[in-house]
Amino acid sequence: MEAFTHLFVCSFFFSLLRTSISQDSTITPNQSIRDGGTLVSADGSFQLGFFSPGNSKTRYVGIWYMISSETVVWVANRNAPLNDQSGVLKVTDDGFLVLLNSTNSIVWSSNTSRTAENPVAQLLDTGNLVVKDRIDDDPEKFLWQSFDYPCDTLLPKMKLGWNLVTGLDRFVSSWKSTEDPAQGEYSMRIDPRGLPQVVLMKRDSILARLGSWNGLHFTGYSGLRQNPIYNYEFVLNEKEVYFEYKLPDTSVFVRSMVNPSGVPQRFIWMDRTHSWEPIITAQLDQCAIYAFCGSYASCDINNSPVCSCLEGFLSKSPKDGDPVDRSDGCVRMTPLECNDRHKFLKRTGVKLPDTSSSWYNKSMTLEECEGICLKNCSCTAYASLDVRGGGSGCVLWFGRLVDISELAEGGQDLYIRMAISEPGRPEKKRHFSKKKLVAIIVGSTLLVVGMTIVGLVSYIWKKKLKNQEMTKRSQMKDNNNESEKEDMELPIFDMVAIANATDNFSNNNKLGEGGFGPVYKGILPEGRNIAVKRLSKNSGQGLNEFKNEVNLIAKLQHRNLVKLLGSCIQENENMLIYEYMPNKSLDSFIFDKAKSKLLDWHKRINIIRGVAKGLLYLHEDSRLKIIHRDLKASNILLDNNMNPKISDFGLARSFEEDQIDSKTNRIIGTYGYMSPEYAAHGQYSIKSDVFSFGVLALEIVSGKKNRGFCHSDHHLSLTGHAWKLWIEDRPMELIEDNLVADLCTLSNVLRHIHVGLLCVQQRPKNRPNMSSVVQMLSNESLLPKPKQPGFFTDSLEADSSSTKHGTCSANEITITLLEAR
Ligand code: ACK
Repeated sequence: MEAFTHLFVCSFFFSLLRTSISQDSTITPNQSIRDGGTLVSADGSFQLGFFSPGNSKTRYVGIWYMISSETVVWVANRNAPLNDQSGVLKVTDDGFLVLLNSTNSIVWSSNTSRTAENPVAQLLDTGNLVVKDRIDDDPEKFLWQSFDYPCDTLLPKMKLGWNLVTGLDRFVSSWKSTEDPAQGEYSMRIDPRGLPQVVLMKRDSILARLGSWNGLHFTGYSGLRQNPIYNYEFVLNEKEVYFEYKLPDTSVFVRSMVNPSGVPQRFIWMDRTHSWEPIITAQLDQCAIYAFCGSYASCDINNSPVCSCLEGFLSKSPKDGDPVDRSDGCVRMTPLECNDRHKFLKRTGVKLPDTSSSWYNKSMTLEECEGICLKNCSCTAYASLDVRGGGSGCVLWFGRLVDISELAEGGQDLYIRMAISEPGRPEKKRHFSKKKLVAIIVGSTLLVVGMTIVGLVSYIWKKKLKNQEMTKRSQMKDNNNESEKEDMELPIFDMVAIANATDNFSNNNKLGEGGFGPVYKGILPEGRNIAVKRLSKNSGQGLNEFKNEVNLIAKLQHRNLVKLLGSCIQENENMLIYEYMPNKSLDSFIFDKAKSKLLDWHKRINIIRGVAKGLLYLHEDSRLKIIHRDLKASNILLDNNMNPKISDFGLARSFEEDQIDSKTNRIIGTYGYMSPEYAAHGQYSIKSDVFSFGVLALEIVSGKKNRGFCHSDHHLSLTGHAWKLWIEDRPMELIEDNLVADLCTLSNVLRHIHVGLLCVQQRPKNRPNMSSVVQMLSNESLLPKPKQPGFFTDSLEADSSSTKHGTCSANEITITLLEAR
């Protein structure tokens, strides 16, 4: 889980030659800091001093966290390193901060347009190094501040953007490498043209667009949401345009950066592990690449090919079966003439196009917006500016529409101008003549008959296919590796490509250890992030699970299941390649004091419902009916927007439609999530998954682990504790302490506890199936009364050698080879 932190933190090895530590936060003109001396902010959060990154010998003046001295957040002389340790940092009498080398030459200096009577340099608690008049603390009157010249890190309260009066552009730019803080190729900045938007640039070109602020988040990136840890502000007026984030709780450390490879990331400091955990990592997939599909086209990462022309547009020059020629994009089927015979086609759920040549007005209504667009012949589209509370304001586009993509969440409505003669969804009711009506009725009847025949044929065909599939699957079990490769119908990745993508399976890229071996992060040449599960060579057991996972998941597709992109089977290597989930597993959030604050009720409910839908798909809707058998918090991965995806199908089993349960002597699964009938008698069915789901729902609501749950008043498991509170009519006490909920949310949360308790009932037949669960969670119908849960106490776990009662320790590994009692 800490692999990413290591990638960016451990790769630094700083030799901070600190001989004497001064606890001062200020220097005045008659003082100086020599190499080895430091300044410390008054609250002890930040330190300023000299350092050498990695193995480099060159010296820099920088600011780093006191808790993590290897995490440098700002460098003064990033482009002018010192060659030895004779550097001196001083404040001049007229208020310049200067860095001198061994020959007393200035290698770096701050600037100021004003002078001060008593200049002083001070390292503030925010990490901002300022030069100011000793008696004047007004930020508006600072002579100079490091926050105006960010390096690769955006700290809370730092402004990303422009002072439109002075022309100052504050932007974040990557280091050249982890050993060289000089300005690298990548920068994140605000493009002030048109409606200002945040862009990621590679040298002088836009690489990706986060988009403009729509009142809730950036139009191209819904991952930024207000939450209990930090909040955002986007200021746009005549004088300034900037983005900034703030931390109401100053005991939490959060930082954003663009790493040397150009990936924007946000980290939070974890006291428990003493490391930085990534909380947001920008997904630089094909659709994130600026204008990847060309003009008038839309990019959908879940489609293949990803590009398609907007409705009413055609590819300029289609080739190789690709519907869009990416360099040319698409053109109108019916050209627009300058008259008022136009209509607007509404496209929903999209990342709005590039706004650099747009026009905007904050106070207009959407109707006024449409009216203005209609009146101007070169206006090609309009949208609302601020989507909060129904949407107000107006953005108009003139000319080409580029860089549109489909967003799973947080997309907006875009109204695209079309010629009225362009076929598309009709806007007004049509009136038909009698003759036409008869033609329509006859036509529709023929259509219905035709469709019924097609439906019947396709039903028979599907049934046949399904039978073939079942036979194929049972044959697969006996086949050797080679023939399996052919049967999988799954893209095969080349070993060299995977080795390149993961930097030769470097430890820096290791995400963690799964049930059957290590998991690595990788980046494919086209920029797509992947997770690679590599089967340990010495794991005989894992090979079966590996094959099982390929066979089952290759055929599944659902937004709440992690997507298998392909496999790599070569010589002794067996690997599975998955879509990369930037927020990794749910357990790292719900059971962590700091990170759990990032999961508000809205997100928790979304996660519980998403898992329920994924499980419903497995049990009832997928091509194969599947029992997961190891559903738990660490097997739920979270995407950029905190949507849950069920992962790890190593233990999953498919079952026949009419099969109720099955029996095994090999108990596999995870204590705490295992149903009583499975743990005790080896009996598993879809209802064993329902049990695990119930445990998971209670864990998400309470923020406590079922296994190893500890309470001073009793020895019950979490499910037992939840039951006790339920029958004592105080279920609210189960809810995680730091989550506040309004009355409406509270009743919804209580419903989730209720459903959780129904799922963990002792007898499988009393537990609802997943389709009932999904229904119960999404409407307000009356719910049945739950009966006592299975594993009311920790009894099974007390039998297990790995758990001692009362120690409150939890061991959440998947266990195998336990003989059923
Ligand atoms: O909890 P984590 O950080 O998230 O640690 C585990 C580790 O690998 C071993 O399973 C992480 N992991 C597994 N699959 C993926 C994926 N598709 N994307 C991101 N992280 C993953 C998991």
